[in-house]
Amino acid sequence: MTASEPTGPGVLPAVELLRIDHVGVAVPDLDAALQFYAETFGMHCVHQETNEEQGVREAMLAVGPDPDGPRLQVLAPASPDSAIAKFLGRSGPGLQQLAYTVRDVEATAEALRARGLRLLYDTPRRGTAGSRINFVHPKDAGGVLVELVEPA
Ligand code: V0V
Repeated sequence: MTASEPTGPGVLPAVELLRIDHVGVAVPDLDAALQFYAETFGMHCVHQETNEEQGVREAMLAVGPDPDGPRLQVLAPASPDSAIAKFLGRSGPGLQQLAYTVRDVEATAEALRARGLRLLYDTPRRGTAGSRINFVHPKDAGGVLVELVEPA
């Protein structure tokens, strides 16, 4: 905090995004998609897991040589009533979400709530590789499902 930063009642807490964490695409078949991205773009899988709570089979693909750079997250439905299954049924395969890395998911969610945005969860849930995640409703973020990711 510096002397020039505003403080006091009515001043909104800052929203601190560190970088783009990943972009998520919905696909009907994870294995077929991994083969497509490997053969077409030379992208390789650096992490894969099933998240039962979110109802997804997902894989993280590295893009370029930077091991810590933004990733492509490939999301396939693990259950017919999941968010990804619903997205595929409505829109077909394609971009489903944009995720930002944050230092503190609760503080960032609170700062966005203070700006009138709806967060999907009251408290963070478990995301990829033990991260803590929350989402901004797409209708409050210009039609984009925005994910906040606090890495483990
Ligand atoms: C729905 N809408 C979207 C959207 N999904 N717009 C942009 N991007 C999306 N992904 C629009 C939809 O077209 C409707 O617009 C409106 O929002 C409300 O639709 P709805 O029928 O209420 O939509 P639902 O029931 O499909 O729910 C949408 C939400 C749901 C976003 C609430 O998908 C959700 O809970 N998502 C968060 C969880 C998630 O996505 N998990 C999978 C990834 P109109 O027709 O009214 O104009 S898991 C993950 O990312 C992990 C594990 C990780 O990264 O670590």
